[in-house]
Amino acid sequence: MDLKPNEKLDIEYILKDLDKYRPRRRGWTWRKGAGEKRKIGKFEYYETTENLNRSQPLPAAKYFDNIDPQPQPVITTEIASGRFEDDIRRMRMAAWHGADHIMVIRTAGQSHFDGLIEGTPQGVGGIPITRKQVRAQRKALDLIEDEVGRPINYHSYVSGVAGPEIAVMFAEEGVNGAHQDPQYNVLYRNINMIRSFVDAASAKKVMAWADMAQIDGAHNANATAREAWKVMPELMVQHAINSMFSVKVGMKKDNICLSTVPPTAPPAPCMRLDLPYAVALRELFREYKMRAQMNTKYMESSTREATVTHVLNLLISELTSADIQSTITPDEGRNVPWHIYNIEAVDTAKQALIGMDGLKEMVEIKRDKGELKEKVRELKERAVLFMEEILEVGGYFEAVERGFFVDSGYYPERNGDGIVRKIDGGIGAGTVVERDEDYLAPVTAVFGYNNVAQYDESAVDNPSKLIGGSTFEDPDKIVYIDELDENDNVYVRLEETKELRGTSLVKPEMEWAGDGIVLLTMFLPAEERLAEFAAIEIGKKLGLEDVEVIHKEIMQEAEGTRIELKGRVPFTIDTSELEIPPKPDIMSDDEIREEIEKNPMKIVAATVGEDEHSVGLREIIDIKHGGIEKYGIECHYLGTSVPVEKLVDAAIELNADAILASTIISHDDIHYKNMKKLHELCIEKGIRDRIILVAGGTQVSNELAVESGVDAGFGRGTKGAHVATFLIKKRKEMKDES
Ligand code: Z98
Repeated sequence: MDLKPNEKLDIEYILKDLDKYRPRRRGWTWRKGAGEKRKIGKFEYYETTENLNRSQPLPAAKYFDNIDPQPQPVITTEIASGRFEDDIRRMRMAAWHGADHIMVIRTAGQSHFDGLIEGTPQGVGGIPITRKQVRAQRKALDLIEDEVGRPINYHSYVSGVAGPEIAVMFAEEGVNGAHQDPQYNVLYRNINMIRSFVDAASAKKVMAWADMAQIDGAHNANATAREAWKVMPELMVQHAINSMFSVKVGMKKDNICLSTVPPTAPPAPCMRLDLPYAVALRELFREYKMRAQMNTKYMESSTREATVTHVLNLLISELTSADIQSTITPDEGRNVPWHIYNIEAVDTAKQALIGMDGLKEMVEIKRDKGELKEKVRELKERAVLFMEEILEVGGYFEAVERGFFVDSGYYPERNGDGIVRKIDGGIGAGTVVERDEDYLAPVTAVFGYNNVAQYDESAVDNPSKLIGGSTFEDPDKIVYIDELDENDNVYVRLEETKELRGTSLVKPEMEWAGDGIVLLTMFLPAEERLAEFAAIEIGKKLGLEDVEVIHKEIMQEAEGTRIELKGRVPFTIDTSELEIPPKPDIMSDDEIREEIEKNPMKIVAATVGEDEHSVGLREIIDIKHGGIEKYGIECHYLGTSVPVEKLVDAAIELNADAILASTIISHDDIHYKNMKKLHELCIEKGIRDRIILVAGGTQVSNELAVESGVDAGFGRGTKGAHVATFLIKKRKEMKDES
């Protein structure tokens, strides 16, 4: 099945025969065509990749032949509303805007499940990662990647006490990337360290078999530490531990991605701290890939502020050539992961990176002198000393016991507030047992000792041969469980929103079909707290339910507050009952220009009667705001309060194609009376059949204008292009008739 751009993604189709669906490929995919100069539209680019077959360009693309250049880094979006069936639609929107790495955040607490979960339960703060959800999303992404014309990497997390089980399921289901870092388990999930490193070895081995890209967890220290910029040396140490551990397990370096985050944000002088850090990191880890995460630690509820911080982060990505560009929704600070913000973040990355294309051809980092040189050196030294001290105290486990990590001192300073874990403590302590001498795992990707030879010498490098292939070679061996909970599954949820699928009913939506959520922005001339409560009352008076202020910003203590309010509308709209006027017919600027060049056009224009309101007419004529002059139409503006007779005489004298008469004054229907007069005078003078009469003004309706005898009437909101299109079409029609 192919997706049709003008048809919705069919969830019923995704769910159908899911038990039989097989992923069509494994492994991570980088964008194609990087490193070549590329001509796109009228420009040449240094740092783009292949164009998409279908995409949604940036809004301003309309001025540039609708091009949609794709930057070099893979662009990530993190999607997780709690319902996978809604997320697949968001994934499609994100892919059209340029995302090719879809990370699915796991539901809260999944790290503590000691096995796989099944079915499609609804999540909190993310999606419960189950085989069915993963398979459904991969199936949807397979359709979406065909539609946009670029492989999409699907990604989630291999952490927690069921890490290896999750890794196996991911390998079976065609997941292309995952976070995997045993230090994450130890520090942030209090899972026993020995267990975490043993599990990580198994999980990494499986991920290596599946050719998955790996992202580490160092950025979490940045997010957790009280003063995040102080943990920069530690971040490098954490990267080093996970990277080298992964290499030793057998992962290729190209698949090992460091999770980097610029550690500060304005009003800190962030470039002076973040850029040296990024440079030092890239130099120390030049054989690995960089996944540039955006800074979320300092995100408040202002999407504007978050977006500016992200753009500064993107400048660092551009200058230091990130391989994967993460985009966090700019509304993280409000905890409302809405469709529109995923898309906004993807667009922010695409826009900023494309806008900076070729920057490095013109601007160079001053690597070898001054502040940058000093800071890079200092950071590397601090990191190396940190690593040496770990070795001195007896290794990583001892260092964790002594609280070396996530300490908010700038190493070698220590504040004594680091995270302390005991070697024999934490979840799963004491659960690691040594393999027996006759241990045997007849599976495809096993880490460490596997006593296969005693059963079959020829199966040493291929242990699953002993059972005729494991689930990796023979997916029919996978036990697929559909749903386990009759009250919490996708079918129950879809039933609730049935009336919104395939019918004419529509309801606003921010994260789930039918959630009814809308966002209102307002300014209230009141102090913060007053404004907040007044805004809630306004929301209620507008008929919204569950009204909540999600952002407030003081403009000036006494003068007023900016408020963003969310609420739920309790109704649906039946689109079959809407009266939708036909779409205005507008030719493109190029088409209009070409036509006028071939067949020049002349018009006379004035405000008529006793009307001094010339602004509207000037806007239609003047080049400044897109008036018809810009297409090469010769305009003779006669001024204001011009008698209709004078307008007609001028048209005759100049042999004009059209008369544009404008009136705002409408008492006693004087505007329509003047139109009638214009029409009759043209008949009297014998030119009506070869002149186009156009009337305009804020109170003008096309219908009544035509009834009054002119060819068209243009009201509020009219632009030069509307008038020019009409003039060209009408002239052609008149020519065809004669
Ligand atoms: C990111 N926005 O990195 P549970 N493993 C690692 C992690 O960093 C994370 C998890 C597991 C961030 C996301 N990172 C935060 C190394 C989370 C998550 O299931 O939540 O415990 O695992 O893109």
